[in-house]
Amino acid sequence: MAKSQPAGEKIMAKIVMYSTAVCPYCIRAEQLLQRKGVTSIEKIRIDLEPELGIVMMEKTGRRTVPQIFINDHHVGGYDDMVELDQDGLLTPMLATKYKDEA
Ligand SMILES: N[C@@H](CCC(=O)N[C@@H](CS)C(=O)NCC(=O)O)C(=O)O
Repeated sequence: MAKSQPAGEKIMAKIVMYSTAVCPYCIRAEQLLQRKGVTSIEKIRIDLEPELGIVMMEKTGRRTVPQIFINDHHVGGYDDMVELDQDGLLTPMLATKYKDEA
């Protein structure tokens, strides 16, 4: 079973999620992240800015939303993030401080 964020562990990662207004998987992804203690998600609404949907497809090779990036690392969609959590890898990733490489 997936572990929740340990009490007191800070979320320091930068989270970016490509999404649309009507997207049940985006809602599930957001809820999972919130359960892990995430309070801030940078959302890129590709329904409002279709050109950013093209950027998403170029970066990920995928056309479905959500597409989630943690500290600029492409995690994938909701199912991929659940798998990462089940493998115990999501919590440490979220606790890793974002370093802007740019
Ligand atoms: N397995 C994917 C499913 C994502 C998915 O089907 N997203 C829907 C919106 S909730 C979508 O992008 N549909 C458009 C399409 O299939 O082209 C995930 O877990 O993220």
